[in-house]
Parts: sequence; structure tokens; C-alpha cells
Amino acid sequence: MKRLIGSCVIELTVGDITVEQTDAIVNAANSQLAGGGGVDGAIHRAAGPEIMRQTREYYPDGCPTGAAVVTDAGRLAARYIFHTVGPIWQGGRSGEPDLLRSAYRACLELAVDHECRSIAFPAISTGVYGYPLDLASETALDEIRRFVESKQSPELVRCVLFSEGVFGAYSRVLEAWDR
Ligand code: AR6
Repeated sequence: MKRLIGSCVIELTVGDITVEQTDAIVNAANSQLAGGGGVDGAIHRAAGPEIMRQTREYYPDGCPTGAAVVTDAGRLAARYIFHTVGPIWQGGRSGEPDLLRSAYRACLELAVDHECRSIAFPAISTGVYGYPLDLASETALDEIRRFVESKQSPELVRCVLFSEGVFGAYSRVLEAWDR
């Protein structure tokens, strides 16, 4: 499923982000950049130990929530991994929506800075961090659309969703855009 924003494409797919061939893939990390489960564990396993070596060397203080940092992509097909930290859901009144927007925007800015024509995102914060899926999908897609509308870059933003349930939530948001 996809939508055109000017000459750019926002696309939804179901799958495993580690096999994406976009220029950059996004990791939903923690602020210590310590590795973990979920998509973070899958990316580090698939990309290899060089990635953790780089995060330790370049970002010993980690990465604040809502920001993003860059490493190589090791054994993956992508050129870069952008490690971002989404908010932990605490009920919605602790700035979670702004922090989630900021995480997406930080990665999109890195994509432009690193001349990436394509980028793949997982559904940041919707796993271990407990962000309600309907709210997260609306916020994520709105921030992606705003960025792409104003910058007309990257050419392709692909949301790689790990289950049909997550894909369904994202699809409902895209369908609502047409109404
Ligand atoms: N490809 C795409 N999406 C995936 C994959 C994959 N291979 N594996 C899981 N997902 P989560 P968070 C989906 O928990 O909520 C880690 O321990 C998953 O189904 O990975 O931001 C970090 O180290 C869900 O929809 O990230 C942090 O401590 C989405 O990715 C913490 O979890 C995000 O789930 C971050 O939590």
C-alpha cells in the first residue's frame, strides 16, 4: 500500500526490516544504545558486532529520547542504520507524541544529510515501549508526511511492519487521508 506525496512515496509493507534494501534502516533503540530485544536485537544480530563497536566508540553517552545517531549497516544491505529512541508510553501526558514525532524527524533529517533516497522505519515505540498502536501509527505517518511534503525528500519512506495487526493500524491511517 502506498501514497504519493508530490514526487515522493510513503509505502507500507509487512516484513522484517533487517532484509530491507533501502539506503537507510531505522533501529528502535534505547537511550543507552545497549542493544535489547525486538527490532533492536534483530538488527544487531543480523548486522554483526561491528555496529555495537561503533555505537560504543562514537556515542558513549548514548542517545536522548527523540534524537537519532548513525552507524554503518555491517552485514546488512542498507548503507546506514539510524538508531533512534522513541518514548516509553506513560499514559500520554509526558510529552510522548512530541518525542515520537521528534524521533521520526531526526531520522528523516539524517536521511537528507546522508543523501539517502530511501529509508525504512519500524513502528517505533509500539513494542516493549508500549505506545498504543493506533496513536503511534497516526503520529508516525503524520510526521513523515509533513517532512516529505516540506522537503520533497527522501524519495521513498517505507514503513516495514512486523505483523498484519500493525499493518492494519497503519493502513487505516493512510485510508483516512483520502477522505
Ligand atoms: N522488523 C520490523 N519490525 C520489527 C522487527 C523486525 N525484525 N522485530 C520487531 N519489530 P520494539 P520499542 C516490531 O519492542 O517499542 C528494545 O529492547 C515490533 O513488532 O522492537 O521502540 C530496545 O533495545 C514492534 O511493532 O521497540 C529498547 O529497549 C516494533 O518493531 C526497546 O526495545 C517496535 O517494537 C524499544 O522499544
